[in-house]
Order: sequence, then C-alpha cells, then structure tokens
Amino acid sequence: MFQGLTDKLQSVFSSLRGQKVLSEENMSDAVRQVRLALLDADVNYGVAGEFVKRVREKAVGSEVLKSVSPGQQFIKLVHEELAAFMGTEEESLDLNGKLSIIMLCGLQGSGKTTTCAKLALHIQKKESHKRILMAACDLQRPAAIEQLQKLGQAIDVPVFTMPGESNPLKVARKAMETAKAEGYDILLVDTAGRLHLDEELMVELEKVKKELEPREVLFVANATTGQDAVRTAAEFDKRVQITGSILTMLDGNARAGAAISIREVTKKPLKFEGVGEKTTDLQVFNPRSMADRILGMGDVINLVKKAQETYDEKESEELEKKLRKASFTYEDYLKQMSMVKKMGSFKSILKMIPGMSSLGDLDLSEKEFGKLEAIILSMTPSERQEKDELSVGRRKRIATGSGVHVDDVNRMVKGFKRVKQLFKSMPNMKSQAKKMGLNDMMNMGWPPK
Ligand SMILES: Nc1nc2c(ncn2[C@@H]2O[C@H](COP(=O)(O)OP(=O)(O)O)[C@@H](O)[C@H]2O)c(=O)[nH]1
Ligand SMILES: [Mg+2]
Repeated sequence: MFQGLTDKLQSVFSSLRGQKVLSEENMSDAVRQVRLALLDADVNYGVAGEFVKRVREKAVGSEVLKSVSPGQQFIKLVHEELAAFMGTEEESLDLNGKLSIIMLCGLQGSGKTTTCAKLALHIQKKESHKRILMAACDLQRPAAIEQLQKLGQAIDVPVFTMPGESNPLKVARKAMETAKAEGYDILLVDTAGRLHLDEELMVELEKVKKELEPREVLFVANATTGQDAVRTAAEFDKRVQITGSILTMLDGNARAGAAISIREVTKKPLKFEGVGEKTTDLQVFNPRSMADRILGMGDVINLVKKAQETYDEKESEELEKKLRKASFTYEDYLKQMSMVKKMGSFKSILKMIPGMSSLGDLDLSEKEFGKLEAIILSMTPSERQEKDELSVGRRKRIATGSGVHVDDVNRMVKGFKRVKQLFKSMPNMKSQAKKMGLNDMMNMGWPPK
C-alpha cells in the first residue's frame, strides 16, 4: 500500500538523519520534499499546502528534544500531522434510536454493495442483539439486487427487495416500513451509483435521503482513484450531507491522496476501510495506524488486534522468547510463518509489522508458504537447528528433496535470517502496541538505524 509515498517520505527522513539540529534551512528542504511527495501521491493541492504549513509551524515552535534526533523529531511531527488530518481518533457509527438507518452512496464500482454487507457483518459481530435488515435500492444495475441477496445469505442477514419495482424511493420507503413493523434495529440501504456524477442520480439520492432521514449517510470512496474520490465526496456532501466516508480497495494500488485529503475537504470523518473483497475485509478506520502505514512504520495496532483473535498466547510468548535468543530454529520459523498465515493474508500482515514493509522481496503467498514448508521438512534435524552450515551441497540436496529450485532454498534461508535478525532487534510487541504512539516506539529505539 502507498509504496511510492512511503519510499519518498523515508528518503526525506533519512536525509535528515545525519543532521545534528533541526534548522530552518535543512527543514525547509525536507518540508518542500514532503509537499512534493504528497502531491505526487495525489493529495489535494490545498491540503498538501496546509499540511506542510502546519508541520513547519510546529517544527519551528518545538523544542529540540535531547533524547531524539532531528530526523526522528521530524518523523514524529509528520506522523502526528498526518494522523490529525485523518481525524486522530477512531470514529464510531451512530446506531442510536429505535431504527437507525444507514445509507451508502458513491460512484458505481466503488464498493457500496460489498461494503453494505461488510458493515452488516461488522455490526452483527459487535452488537449481536441488534437485528439488521439490508435494502436493495440499486435498481440501475440488473444484477445488483441479486448481488446483495447473495452477500446477505452468506452472512445470514435478510435483504429487502421489491421485484419489478423501478422506483428506488418506493423500495426505500417500503423497506423502512417493513423494518419498523418487524422490529428491526438497523436498516442498511444500498443505493445506485453512476460512472460519473450526474444530476439524475443526485436528485434520486436526495429524495431517498429525505424520505428515510438516515442517521448515517456514508460516502464509499475507491481509494485507488485518489483526488477524484475526494472531489466526488465533496459533491455528494453538498447534495446529501454525508456523515462520513469509507475508503475501499486499500488492499490494491491505493493512493494515499484520498485517505489524507477526504476528511480535510469534506470535514466529515473517515469511519471504515475496506481491505479486500470478502465480507470480513473491513476494519474501523484508525488515523494513527493509517499514518503508520503511510510512513511505512508498520501497523502495530492492527497487527495486535488481529493477532489477538487467532494467536495462541502461550505459544507466541515462547516463540517471542526464542526469537530474542539465538535458539530460534528453522522449525520455529515454520511455526511462526504458519501462525502469521492463520492471521490473514501474508502480504497484508507482513506490511503491518514494523520494519517488514521494507522486506519487499520476501514473497510469502500461499504457494510460497507451501514451498517453505517442503524445504524445511527436507532439512535434517541438525540443519534445522542451524548446527550444520547450509553448504551449497546441502542446499542442492534439500532442493531436490523438496522438489524446488535451489534458488528457492537460498531465498528461504535469507528470509529466515532476516526475520531472526529483525525480531531480535524489535522491542516487545505487546507493550509497544499498548502504548501505540509512534513517540513511544521511537523512545524505545524504533525504528532501528
Ligand atoms: N480488492 C477489493 N475489492 C473490493 C473492495 N470492496 C469492493 N470490492 C470489489 O469491487 C467490485 C465492486 O464492488 P461493488 O460492491 O459491487 O461496488 P458498487 O458498484 O459500489 O456497489 C466488486 O468486485 C467487489 O468485490 C475492497 O475493499 N478491496
Ligand atoms: Mg452496488
């Protein structure tokens, strides 16, 4: 995610690394570079300008702390400001009231229908006593109703439809009446989008909104479209007064532009982020964690959240101990990697671990994991414990034994060594996550030089 911007910002930071003090001069160069990097990432022009203005003001006004380097101090400022632009704190949904109605809007293909089901599942998990109904009010695309019905079936949430009806307002009205009559707590309304903004769509939405008086009007924004998403959000806000945004497609070639600009431009919070096609691929938008990811510092918060769900506490503690000591073996590596696999897709997880985002060549797809397993299982017990150096001859034997190329073995060994090294130099993850702030991470010596 955001690789281009991350790389550029990191090079700005490393250019400050050698400096003894944060001077007006060396900083103004860094600030200029940050601004260019933001513009390049499709951040709104005005937002980028405002951003660097605030960073500069704070930098000039801030005392130079003895315990951190100017480079670190600058990273901290940029991080804080990034988080501030995205809202700083997590925002929740307004689910108060007898029947709370949530309407989703946005362009076609932005992920509205999928997000509708994701949200239903999210609420269901958090507030299992609430009864949820989804309404299929996209009558433009022929398959839209069926799409929502399928998603609803998969997560066991009913979908209100009116076969044959072509007026979305009628469907919305009837859905609301049904929800009230049948005692539902939440009504999620999927609406139609167009490829571009058009008057007809807006008028239709305005009518539906007026009729339903929803508690939440959420704009669904495809994060890969950068500033376009922001302009569209502003337009929807003008017409139907959105209460927040949801970014989607953050698992793909997302650009940071939408994430950084959308709240500043609409003045409405970012509430969720979609990170995949599955109904479980939704998380509460966390500005600090997004700032971590943009800066390539890893996403400790999300990692630990996810890890808590699937990690075996004891086993992980043992492993962590081993990781810190030299006794970390190839078997442990395999165990560690299979745990990481349990937590979700490899790549998205790896990118969340501080430092790991730079391990771009560590390809850990499912297929790659299969190879890794075969290779390690083809090693002798003493090889797995690193008692025998893996000579070229041994590597060849292992490659033949596991049916892979010797390059695969070399890559696995390299990966093992890097992970071992990385974990040895990493501060305790749990306590780190508790503190959450980058500030604390840096005081603990993170990122390592
Ligand atoms: N990779 C990825 N795909 C998504 C995400 N959200 C939705 N999609 C996919 O994007 C396509 C369009 O989504 P859809 O919900 O139909 O968009 P709508 O036209 O706004 O209702 C579908 O193929 C979805 O599976 C996401 O967060 N990540
Ligand atoms: Mg749709």
